[in-house]
Amino acid sequence: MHNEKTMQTIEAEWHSHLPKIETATFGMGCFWGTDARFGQLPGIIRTRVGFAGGATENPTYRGMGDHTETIEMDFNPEILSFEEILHIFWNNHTSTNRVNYKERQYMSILFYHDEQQKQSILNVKKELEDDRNETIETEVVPYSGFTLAEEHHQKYYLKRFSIAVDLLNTHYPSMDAFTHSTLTARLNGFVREFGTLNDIKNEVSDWDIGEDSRQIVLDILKRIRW
Ligand code: MHO
Repeated sequence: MHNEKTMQTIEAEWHSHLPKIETATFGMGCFWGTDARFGQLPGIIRTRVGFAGGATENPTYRGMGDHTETIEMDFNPEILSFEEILHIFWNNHTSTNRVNYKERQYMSILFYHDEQQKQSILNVKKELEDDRNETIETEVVPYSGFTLAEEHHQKYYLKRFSIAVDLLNTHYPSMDAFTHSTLTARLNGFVREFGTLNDIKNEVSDWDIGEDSRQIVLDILKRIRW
């Protein structure tokens, strides 16, 4: 075990300097890929995958019932706006919803957290429908809770790299901290070829944290083996 600060402590130091954190929740197909696509974006602070939208109690991957595979993410709207997130959402999946196809596992669905998100959703949807001259079928519903999926679905692609994960694990106090980390979100994107390690290094160089903390993160990035 290291005596140095954990990644959890270092990231908390960075987050405490962020002026505003918002949350976005949606489904756009298999949540493994969505996690990787969004997790690498500098405006995203942390991601988690799970189930939402249904009435089934205590959903699990094998028993999600009427829930949809959903990603939930906290983001910094000064770097990445909710509208930008919506554009990425609609540019990267088909919004066609086949009723009862695989029940509701892969629905295109947006859960708004407040009136402002609802308005942004309706505005961007209308703009894209006019541009594309087609109807977007994405369901738009109020947020009504989210159940975290089993651990092995969190940062799923990163977990294929067991040597890297073994090293990373020594820098987190728990698997839960690993799941909710910014660095693991970025690396999970990187292994899916969303962004490069250099992008991550450059971003960390700009994090508002002490030099000692920065060195720890850059050192992890240097030592990691794939
Ligand atoms: N069963 C599919 C999709 C998984 S995703 C979490 C696969 O193995 O790729 O729905």
